[in-house]
Amino acid sequence: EEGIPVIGRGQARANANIALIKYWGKADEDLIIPMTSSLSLTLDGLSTRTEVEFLDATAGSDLLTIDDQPQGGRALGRISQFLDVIRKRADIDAPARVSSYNTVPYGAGLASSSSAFAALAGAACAAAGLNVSRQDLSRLARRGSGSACRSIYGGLVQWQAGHDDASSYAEPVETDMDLALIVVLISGQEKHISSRQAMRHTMSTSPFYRAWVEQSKDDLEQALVAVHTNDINTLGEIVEANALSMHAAMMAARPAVSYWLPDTLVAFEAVHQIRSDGLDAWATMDAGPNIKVLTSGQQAIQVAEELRERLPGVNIQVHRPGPGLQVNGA
Ligand code: 2P0
Repeated sequence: EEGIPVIGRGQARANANIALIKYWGKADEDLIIPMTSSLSLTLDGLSTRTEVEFLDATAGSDLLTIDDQPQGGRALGRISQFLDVIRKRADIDAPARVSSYNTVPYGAGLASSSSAFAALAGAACAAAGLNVSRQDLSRLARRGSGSACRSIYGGLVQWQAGHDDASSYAEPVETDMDLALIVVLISGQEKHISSRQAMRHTMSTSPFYRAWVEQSKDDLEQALVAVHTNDINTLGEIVEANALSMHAAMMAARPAVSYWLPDTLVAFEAVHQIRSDGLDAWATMDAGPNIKVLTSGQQAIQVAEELRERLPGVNIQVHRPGPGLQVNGA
């Protein structure tokens, strides 16, 4: 395939986002329409950079490398399926060569799929010569991975659940709030159950799922009020409660879905102690054992130091809000 001419090339970079109010469960599995709207922070320094080249051929399979490692199987299948959406829209059937580089550990609940599919959407549209709006890009990224629709934008972002392909996309939330997230890396191991499977299983077997969906609507409303009134205490309380409610719904699934490790609980306890000492620190957790600590930009360094003191040997990094998708076409 080295010798096949390239008919279009595009590059893009996107940052991962971490949900403050979570997305957990789909109303439409094919189109990835979520059951609930969600709110997230796009972070600096957790990024994916992707190049897509469409090749001058009418047959042949897509090729994928992640951090220079050739990929097949499910990873490639998922990318090819996503590229089919782009090919259909651009009315081409060229196979693609995709190469992707991450600064995010893969599949460890650090939102690698959010940056990956946002960058892929941007690079693939540029390579296919598609003229798309930011809203189109958000809707397209959503088709690859739900949370990716939020990584099109920087900073604080809301994903409007909507009810169909046209109405489900993310939008930036204007704010003067000075926020930071501290990633507490308890384990970089790949998760034992994908979030896609886990959310499906929670929806279909957890007696608490409905309650979580209802609560999550209130949580989002109150979180947005807290954002608009610049009230980090209220925001933090809601953010931590929302994550724990999502995990409670998972634990009530039959059998339970649990991403917790003993050290996850130790880290939660450390966050609570730091908060009792009067600092801004609230924990959130996704589909993996790591926790992320919401704090103010002003206190971030101090909170990170306090965490390092209480959690020796754990990798702890401060992340500031980062920019949205950046695309280079050719
Ligand atoms: C979120 N997570 O809002 C939630 C919280 C994990 C826990 O979005 O099936 O990789 O590709 O749409 O986006 C992780 O799920 O799932 C996720 P798919 P995705 O960030």
